[in-house]
Amino acid sequence: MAERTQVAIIGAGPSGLLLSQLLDLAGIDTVVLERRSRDYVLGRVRAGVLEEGMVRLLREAGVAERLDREGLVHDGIEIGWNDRLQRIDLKALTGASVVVYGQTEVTRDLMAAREARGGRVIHEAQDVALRDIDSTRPRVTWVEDGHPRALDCDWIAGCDGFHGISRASIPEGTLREYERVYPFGWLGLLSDTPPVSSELIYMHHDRGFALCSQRSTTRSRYYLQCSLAEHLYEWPDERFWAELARRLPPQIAARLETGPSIEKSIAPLRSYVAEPMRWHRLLLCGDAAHIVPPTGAKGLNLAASDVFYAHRALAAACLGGDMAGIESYSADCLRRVWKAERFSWWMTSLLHSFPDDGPFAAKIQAAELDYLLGSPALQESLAENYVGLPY
Ligand code: RFL
Ligand code: PHB
Repeated sequence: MAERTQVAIIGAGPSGLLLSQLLDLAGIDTVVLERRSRDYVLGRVRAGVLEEGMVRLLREAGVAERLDREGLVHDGIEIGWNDRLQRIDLKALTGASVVVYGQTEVTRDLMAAREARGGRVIHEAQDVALRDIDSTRPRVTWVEDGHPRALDCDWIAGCDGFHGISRASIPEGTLREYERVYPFGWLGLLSDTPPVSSELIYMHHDRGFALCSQRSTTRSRYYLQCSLAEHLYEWPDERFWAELARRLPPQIAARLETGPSIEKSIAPLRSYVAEPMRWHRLLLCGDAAHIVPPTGAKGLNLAASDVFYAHRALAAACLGGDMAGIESYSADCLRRVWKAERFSWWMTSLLHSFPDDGPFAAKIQAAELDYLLGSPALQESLAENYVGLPY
């Protein structure tokens, strides 16, 4: 006999957990199915910057107590170009700030909240498959501890990331896909050393992009643009620190504190959107529907705005049979998604080295950097997008 729930949620990353928490608070039953173990999910080091809109949603979900205590409010960021450094005063330009609080911690808080409310989150669910999505009675099947299981539901939320099965369950030819793959990756390093600067520094250097980020006042997160042909074993910590120092203005490099890495990884950079974000009873949320390169710090925040539209739409459909939010779900999300795609693509294009693009493109990029560093108008546009467009 199959179990029953109102909304089956595939994936227990931030989108899946936040959606299940918000639906639960609205009185709607959910079951979350996650392929990986809890420890595996918590071991992934990813985003670090939350928009005010996401912080508001986490508060609404009742999971912001630690975030409000430990999150670091940042009123500005620095943009660097070789030896030049320009502060972008987010607060003065937009009235808003961002909060530095790791995705891992958001996920940990969400897991604790789901547990405290007795939410069903099934980890290590193998071979998850979506069936009859185009009927009014979809079904999800999976294998748990070697036993086949089934779940009947009214709706399915595909929150299973870029490589998940939700998007892949939509018949071929239904989705329109848009993609750009960048010719480099980000090599990330996490260390228990104090951040080199109190605010994030995005650096365009002739040797390649570098980002100085952080998780707390004692934990730093740094990234270097690297070639996709490179391997982690080619980047011992000493080489990473030396290369980072070379890409920073000398006065910043002089105060860089180095130490052993506690995590190191290489991530490819990609822009991707699949349209529409709903097919019959399946709603795609977050990375399952779109990917942005991390240069604008938008991926996790877009997942949150999708969840905002999804929870409202699903609550209205489940509680009162009102389908308006379901009907407009894809268009509502995509309007914001494409603006974040544009911003992330622009930040990536502006701040990385594109050696194959030739001298004309390099001159245009230099002109745009010079323009940005001297133009309050362009700085305001950057700030408005960085703190997050409204939803
Ligand atoms: P996730 O986090 O990938 O979670 C999807 C979950 O689904 C599970 N899953 C399955 N479960 C069941 N069955 C299957 N067949 C399944 N297949 C997959 C997975 O195990 C996983 O647990 O997607 P979600 O929830 O949509 O969240 C999206 C964010 O994780 C992502 O957009 C951000 O991390 C992107 N990102 C950043 N976003 C920001 O907003 N600000 C940042 O500063 C930022 N920095 C980053 C980033 C991503 C990075 N990487 C590694 C790509 C920095 C980096 C380096
Ligand atoms: C991070 O801290 O991991 C981070 C911060 C800002 C970005 C991307 C990643 O744009």
